[in-house]
Amino acid sequence: MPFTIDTARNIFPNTLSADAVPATIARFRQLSAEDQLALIWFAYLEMGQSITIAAPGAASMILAEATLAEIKGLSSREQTQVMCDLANNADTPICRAYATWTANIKLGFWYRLGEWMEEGLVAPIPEGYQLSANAAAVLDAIRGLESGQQITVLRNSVVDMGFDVNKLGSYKRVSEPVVAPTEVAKRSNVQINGVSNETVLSYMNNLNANDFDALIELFTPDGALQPPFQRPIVGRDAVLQFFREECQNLKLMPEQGVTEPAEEGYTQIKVTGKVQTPWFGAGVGMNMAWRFLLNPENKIFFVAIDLLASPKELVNLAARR
Ligand code: ECH
Ligand code: GLY
Ligand code: GLY
Repeated sequence: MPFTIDTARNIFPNTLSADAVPATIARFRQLSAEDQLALIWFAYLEMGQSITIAAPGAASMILAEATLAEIKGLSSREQTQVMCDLANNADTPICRAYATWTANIKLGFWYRLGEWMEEGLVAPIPEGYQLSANAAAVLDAIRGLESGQQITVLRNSVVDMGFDVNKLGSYKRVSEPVVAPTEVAKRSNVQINGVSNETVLSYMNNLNANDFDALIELFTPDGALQPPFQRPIVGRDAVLQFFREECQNLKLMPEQGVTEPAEEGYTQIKVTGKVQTPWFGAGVGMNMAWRFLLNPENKIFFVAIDLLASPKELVNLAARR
């Protein structure tokens, strides 16, 4: 086999991803829990002036309901403690429950807490709270990002909270039910300038239709998918689980691409375009790239999904440095 997952990761090496996102998260993680919570609160309020967040699906709320009810019943001081525990990755029963949730359930949980903080049902960020100089600088850095990068910082900060999932031992992952795929007659078909490869087109169309069973058939058994800022997820079972847990109701709007032969009958295809998350809909178009490596049978051996550094990157389709 000419490629390994590791060598596949380097196709289209001049793709510039939004390094500002992990850099900002790293600075954020250095802050005290109080500063982290207050900073997100301020960032969330400011972003709310220009973009609208959708209410979480009912299913994710039901799954977090017991924990939310428990928090609502606590004293104001205890509520603040729970939120700081989450930011501190502490070992508490609530932080352990949180660790078993998928990203959308975690986001829905915080969405509800935010509402309750506004309504005075959960301890708010203290009035007049002064961010430390470092926290103020991180908030400023977030202000300078484009909206797709801002919501990614927010999402990743929420995903990283709670007890370390790797220390949980055996546990049952809590995820939303999988929605039915869109009826075939109601599906849309993408068109990509410069790309006619059926596997790539089917990838986009099946993901847009939530048809994860058809989607996974496009991968080789040892195929891998690398989400933005993450290690590759390897093998059909793991990739399918990821699709079911994290990829419902996304809207992929690929625009253009380039198709090139690679070693030993493989094909490499880079596509760029926009992606919308159900949380923000058309309000936030993330600038994305997909870097596909297809085997000679036209199956996906590897695909990397990158959040791009800037809209300029949408037209960067060069194969080599
Ligand atoms: C408050 C203060 C106290 C602390 C906290 C608070 C609440 C914060 C809240 C934040 C909510 C944030 C949200 C962010 C959502 C972001 C979603 C994103 C989605 C990106 C998806 C992408 C998908 C790409 C993919 C493609 C593929 O081809 C394969 C699959 C996949 C304020 C109370 C914490 C409430 C809701 C960024 C890019 C295209 C890789 C998935
Ligand atoms: N409201 C967006 C979601 O639940 O994914
Ligand atoms: N931001 C990539 C994901 O949804 O996992």
